[in-house]
Amino acid sequence: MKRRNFLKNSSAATAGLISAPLIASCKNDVEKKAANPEKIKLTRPIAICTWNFKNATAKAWEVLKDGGSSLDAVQKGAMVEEADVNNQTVGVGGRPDRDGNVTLDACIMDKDGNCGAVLCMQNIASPISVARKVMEETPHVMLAGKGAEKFAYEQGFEKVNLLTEKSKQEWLEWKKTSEYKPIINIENHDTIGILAIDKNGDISGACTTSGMGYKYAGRVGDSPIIGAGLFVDNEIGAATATGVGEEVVRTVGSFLIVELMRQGKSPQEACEEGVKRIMSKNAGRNDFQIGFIAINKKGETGGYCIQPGFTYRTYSEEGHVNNPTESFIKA
Ligand code: SD4
Repeated sequence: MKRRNFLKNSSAATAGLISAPLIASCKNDVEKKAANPEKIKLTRPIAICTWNFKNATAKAWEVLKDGGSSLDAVQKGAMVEEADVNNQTVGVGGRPDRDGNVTLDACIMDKDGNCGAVLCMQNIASPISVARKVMEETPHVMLAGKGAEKFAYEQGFEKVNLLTEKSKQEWLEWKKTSEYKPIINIENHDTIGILAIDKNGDISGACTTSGMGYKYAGRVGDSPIIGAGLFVDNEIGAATATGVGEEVVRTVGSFLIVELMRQGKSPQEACEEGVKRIMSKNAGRNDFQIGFIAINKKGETGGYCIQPGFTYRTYSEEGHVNNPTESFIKA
């Protein structure tokens, strides 16, 4: 039997406690199996997200605890932040680009490696939902700009004004300096990346953002790029990023972290290694932020950031936890 099918069959039949050989999803586990045949506790279902978005993980948990899929959980969780006008880095209320237009990026990925993304899309409140439609209703992975918006209308999404008065006033204030220097997410950080494992042990992820505030028109970061802002491999785990997208793209950050887990690192070790990889390409810099979170097939989680102050939120049977993380600077 192929390993993929083997894992699929075994995960569908179990939740909670299973024997070690059945979760040979991480190299470490495979190695441990011979020496330690006892049961390993799985933490699932579980949802985790970047930053302290407790409403997002609570929404994801609502879906998961009722037996819903991880795909529905991450979409519904992400939608909470997209709809929150007080979150100025995601969805409605997001900060505009330098020309005053709010442009949104999002992607979603499921247990089978299916994925969908929208890039630089205007006037639609829930880009993650459009990304899912791209995944499910088209033969494509990414739709950008006007094409993405047109597709969204065809799918029944409504046109909305994404620029709130607050974000507009701040943009007008920023324009007075007329200096093109987007602030790099040390304070302006609310992109949500959300990962979940459902009761069947299947993993999905979503990532959604309005990107860097006052960015150049047309600029797209890491968040809608599969492999950079988000990556899911249902045999291993998943990772997602927040921070300066250009740096995450340069290292294909989320893919890197999943691959590090495949090689046997824990989610925490993988996130640390991913951040260190970025820092090694930016010697001497500490003026930008990158944070990663990750989850493995067992439901172990990790998070790490270049700057202090990064947290990530988990929701599992044990309840709601806000996990502060270590940072590279501090380390
Ligand atoms: C971007 N990674 O567009 C996003 C921004 C972000 O918290 O994560 N902000 O580069």
